[in-house]
Amino acid sequence: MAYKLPELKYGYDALEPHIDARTMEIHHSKHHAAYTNNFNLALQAAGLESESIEDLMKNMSKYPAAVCNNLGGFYNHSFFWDNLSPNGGGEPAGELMEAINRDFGSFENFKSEFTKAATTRFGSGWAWLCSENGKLSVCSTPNQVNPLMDISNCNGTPILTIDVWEHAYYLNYQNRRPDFISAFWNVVDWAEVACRFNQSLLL
Ligand code: MN3
Repeated sequence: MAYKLPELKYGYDALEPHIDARTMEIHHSKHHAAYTNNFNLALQAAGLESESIEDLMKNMSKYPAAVCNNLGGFYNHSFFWDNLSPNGGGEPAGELMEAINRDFGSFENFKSEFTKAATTRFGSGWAWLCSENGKLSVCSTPNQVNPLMDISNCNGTPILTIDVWEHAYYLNYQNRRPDFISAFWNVVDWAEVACRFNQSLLL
């Protein structure tokens, strides 16, 4: 029943030139693989193998740091890969776009708020777009914390994320995190984000 490293829905080179193949390969086959392996070990060590990921996240404050770090590392990366696509970029449509316009004023305002959260996250972490009963907000989390954990200060269900750990961009962008964030917009899978938004309305 151990967790397995999920396969990507595109090749390591598919997001070039925005995210380079070498970064994708190391990020997925080394970093994400290590989190997956260590998540299984941390669950075993804490006797938590029978708990669902959802329940663990809701009660994260009760568990050892190794569970939080490695659950987050496993879950957040899977979530990140799935909101990227070689056919991504552009703008969302439909109800998601209406909600963005309503809650941020415009798509450009949303992008700049999300970019600011990702740029100003000090050290390692993630930026998120969340939906709480359809109301959208942007936040960021340190390390491998995510909005579904009781220790986060985000509101609602995550529907889009970006990994701003240095390992996510350093090989290609070195210290230029803003350039990586700017390139990220070209590979956002808005169809997937819209799907997550629609699901969040059913919670
Ligand atoms: Mn990462």
